[in-house]
Amino acid sequence: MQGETYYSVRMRASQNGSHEEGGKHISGGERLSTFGGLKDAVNALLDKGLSHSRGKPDFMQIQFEYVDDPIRAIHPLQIETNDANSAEDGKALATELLQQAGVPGDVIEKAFRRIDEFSEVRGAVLFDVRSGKRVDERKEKGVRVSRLDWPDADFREWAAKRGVPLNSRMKEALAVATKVCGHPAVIAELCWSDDPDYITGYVAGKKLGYQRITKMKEYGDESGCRVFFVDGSADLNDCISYLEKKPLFIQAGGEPWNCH
Ligand code: PML
Ligand code: MG
Repeated sequence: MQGETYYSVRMRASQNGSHEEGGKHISGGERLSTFGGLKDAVNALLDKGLSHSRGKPDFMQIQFEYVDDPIRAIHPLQIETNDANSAEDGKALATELLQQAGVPGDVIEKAFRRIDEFSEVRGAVLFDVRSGKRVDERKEKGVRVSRLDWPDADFREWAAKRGVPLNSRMKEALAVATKVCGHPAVIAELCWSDDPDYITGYVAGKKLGYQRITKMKEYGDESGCRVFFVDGSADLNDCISYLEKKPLFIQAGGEPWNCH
């Protein structure tokens, strides 16, 4: 990877107009590609956006741009799967795991109380573990974790070694969580999908790893969320700029995750 020139490729798709016009979010995706791989990366993102359980898009934007920054490769977080019998159990388990990661109980409660509001946000919400308040000031846009990729061959090898299924959603979510937890201001992440046919979610933290929870909502429910619990006394502009701009590969043979 070293010495190569890379491009960040991004896709977003919506229905009933663009996101800015109030359209419904359908799908988004991220790749880091060499120049020679751009056609495949664009096609893969096009396919992703066109065949989505949230519906048929009538707006899609795919763009690529040169990445003028060296790209590090970091090791994915440790992964574990926790079974939940109901969405209620799943949320209780998520609360326990967030506490284990260092988020105070009252702050978790405050975040869960606003979860319907947060599910309307397109990107992630930054939630301060000190004040129990949302601190990203990005309104309905939120923060989009960008410029990351996990090369498929490496993911397949990693998954085969662990007997983990080749699940592209898990791959993408684990890549996001690994990048997110790599910033020192981030204490933990809570996420579940906005796709009606996908009910598994997760809590992730630096020491906790990537803890999948098999049921966070009911099938058919189109509300998801992505909340980053952060230390509000840290430099949050640095954190947001890292999440959006710092290019990163996930790689089984990469550096440990805490290398920001
Ligand atoms: C998403 O689809 O946007 C998030 C999926 C989160 C869970 C992925 C998994 O580990 O199965
Ligand atoms: Mg989705």
